[in-house]
Amino acid sequence: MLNCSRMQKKTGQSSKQMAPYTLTYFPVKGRCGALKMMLADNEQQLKENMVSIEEWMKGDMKGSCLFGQLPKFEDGDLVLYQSNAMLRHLGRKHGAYGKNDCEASLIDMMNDAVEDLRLKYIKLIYQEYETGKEAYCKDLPNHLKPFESVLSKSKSGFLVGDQISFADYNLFDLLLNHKVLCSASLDSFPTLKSYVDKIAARPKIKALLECENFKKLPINGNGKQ
Ligand code: 6SG
Repeated sequence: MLNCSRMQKKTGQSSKQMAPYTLTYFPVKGRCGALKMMLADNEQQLKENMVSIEEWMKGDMKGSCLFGQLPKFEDGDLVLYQSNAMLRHLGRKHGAYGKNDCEASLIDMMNDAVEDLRLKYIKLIYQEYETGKEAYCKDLPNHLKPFESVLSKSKSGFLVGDQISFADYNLFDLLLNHKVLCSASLDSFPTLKSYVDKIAARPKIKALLECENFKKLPINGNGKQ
């Protein structure tokens, strides 16, 4: 069976300097799936500190976090909270933030749209799963349409410009969650469907998705998906 931590170590040692990245988070995919995909795709190592709910409930760690929440990300002496700031930081460092200011602004716009949908998803999962799931799935096409429209005009197959950006990893991660939530969600969106298939087939993304340590993490913290 593929051991992805060994695999990451090997690729990290052979080709690139090992980056001192550390992620502190709950044992869920949650808000960190996209970040892990971007790092894996760039052959970057990640040290993970998993915080159990029991540990978190003690309160000390919450008190030490700038906004009282996780994830926390460390790049050497730099400490970041806020998952989208982490994506931007890594996008900047690893060439996944466009090739000029205009592309960067378009990537920001698309990532903000992904965040809007993620917030709706999180609200459903944590607050109204039993009562709201059917209506959510019915309304979902209205939220996916803009992404389908942008991608159907893209020559590269990515949201902006000719290479993958942090917004693509973020959208891909959220689309995977939606495939689990509403199995037919991509049926009427052929471009989004092939976009998901294409990103899932990138060798290092594929390896991460097949890695036991990643696969075993639940999507969300309350057992709903
Ligand atoms: C929740 O919302 O997993 N952080 C969450 N919750 C704990 O005390 N804007 C920022 C960002 O983008 C949002 C951060 C995010 O980075 S992540 C957090 O820190 C708190 O507020 C989603 C997630 N939730 C599961 C979880 C395990 C322990 C605490 C949260 C389940 C819910 C509450 C107890 C068990 Fe739970």
